[in-house]
Amino acid sequence: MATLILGSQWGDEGTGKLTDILCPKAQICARAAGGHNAGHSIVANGVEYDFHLLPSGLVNPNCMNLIGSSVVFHVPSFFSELSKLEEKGLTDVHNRILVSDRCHVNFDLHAAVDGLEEVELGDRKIGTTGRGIGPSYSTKMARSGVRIHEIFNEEIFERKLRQLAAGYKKRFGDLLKYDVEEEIARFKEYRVKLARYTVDAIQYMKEAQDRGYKILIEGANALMLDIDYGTYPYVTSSNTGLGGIITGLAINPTKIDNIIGVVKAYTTRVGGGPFKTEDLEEAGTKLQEIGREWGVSTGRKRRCGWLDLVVLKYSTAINNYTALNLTKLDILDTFETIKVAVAYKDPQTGEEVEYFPADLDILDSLEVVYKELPGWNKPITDCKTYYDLPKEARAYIEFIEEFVGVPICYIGTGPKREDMIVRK
Ligand code: 2SA
Ligand code: GDP
Ligand code: MG
Repeated sequence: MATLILGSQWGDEGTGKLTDILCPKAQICARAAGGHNAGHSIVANGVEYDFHLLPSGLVNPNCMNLIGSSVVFHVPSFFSELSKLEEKGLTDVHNRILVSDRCHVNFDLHAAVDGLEEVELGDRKIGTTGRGIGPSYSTKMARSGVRIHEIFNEEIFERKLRQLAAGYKKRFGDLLKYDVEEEIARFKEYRVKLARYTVDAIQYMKEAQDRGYKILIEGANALMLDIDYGTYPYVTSSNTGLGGIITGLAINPTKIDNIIGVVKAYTTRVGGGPFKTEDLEEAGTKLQEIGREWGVSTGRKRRCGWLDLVVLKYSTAINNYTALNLTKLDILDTFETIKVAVAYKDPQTGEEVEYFPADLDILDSLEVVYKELPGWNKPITDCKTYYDLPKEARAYIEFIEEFVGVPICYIGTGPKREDMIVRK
């Protein structure tokens, strides 16, 4: 059976922490899509681990980890991330990670192109992580990408990468600072080192499911960054929602028993694009400071604002959450009142809109309708059961639950593993 953990907003909700908590019950922890743009921080046994391309299940010594076929795979990041985890004391990591041979390779070429495309966009730039994610998926969809299994056929590999580089050279000319022969030379070493990690992931998953293994799937990025359902074009280039998990891991959908949506108690977003509840005043700054809201991969400051239940309902309609994990509730400990968006409103007609529109101009024209709830004004990190929480915090939780129609089964009260209330 499989449990899915999916970010429900614009990322950084704390999916990594929940993955780490649920991992002891699983034999396999898998990533399906995205790349080393993801950033998950886990605080376990007093150590803070950062994950980008690798699944967070590596913290658990008994868990096998799989990088699924829709991931765009940056080889140098794979090796450097494994080394960093080893330096932090994780053992046997090389024997606990496998990569689908169908993954597309994310080259340094793609990162160079990512930067140039952002410059081309000027003030409409996406605000990408600069990790070459968009260009990697572009070459994949254009059918000119290189897959991992092709790394092992030197002739094909070199021909295809030279062709790819020549295409981009035509487009960008001297603006493209990239030497294809240097990257080809680096792959001579990677080719040898990578072989032991690659696997036919279809076969691997099939056998795991036949054996009845418990599989934990860690989403990367989040629903509002999904290429089809997010705030396009201000999105990442993969399917970050439920559909991407099924494609990326070829998992039997009838064997998925839990889809846990991870919801930050407020909202953050990194990069450009719409964010209706963004607060550019005191509240936003306070959320950013107390919540330590800056990127795990790039260190960029995250934009902050109130929880948007229109977004959460939309996200639920697509991902079909069976349970929610409300995270970082402790960050609201010192707020006198807490605002939450319950609808949008057309200022011309006064009509309320309860759905999330596809058209960003329409979205822009709408006002936000907030409900204000009382804060609890006391620290909650030491609360270990639901009824230890102040009644105002419970009222906030129950309001969200009722609005969205999905039970909140996990409540994050601090960054550490043990700071999580599990509610049956
Ligand atoms: P990209 O690089 O092409 O995927 O960027 C496209 C958009 O997707 C956003 N994006 C993210 N948003 C939040 N967190 C992400 N991961 C890191 C983290 C980010 C970091 O966990 O902190 O370190 O800055 C992530 N990855 C992609 C991105 O901001 C663009 O809006
Ligand atoms: P992810 O991308 O969804 O895995 O989230 P990130 O790791 O990028 O960002 C979440 C940050 O919040 C990390 O630094 C976590 O350690 C931290 N965090 C997660 N849950 C909680 C919580 O309930 N309370 C607090 N204070 N921090 C949390
Ligand atoms: Mg993150």
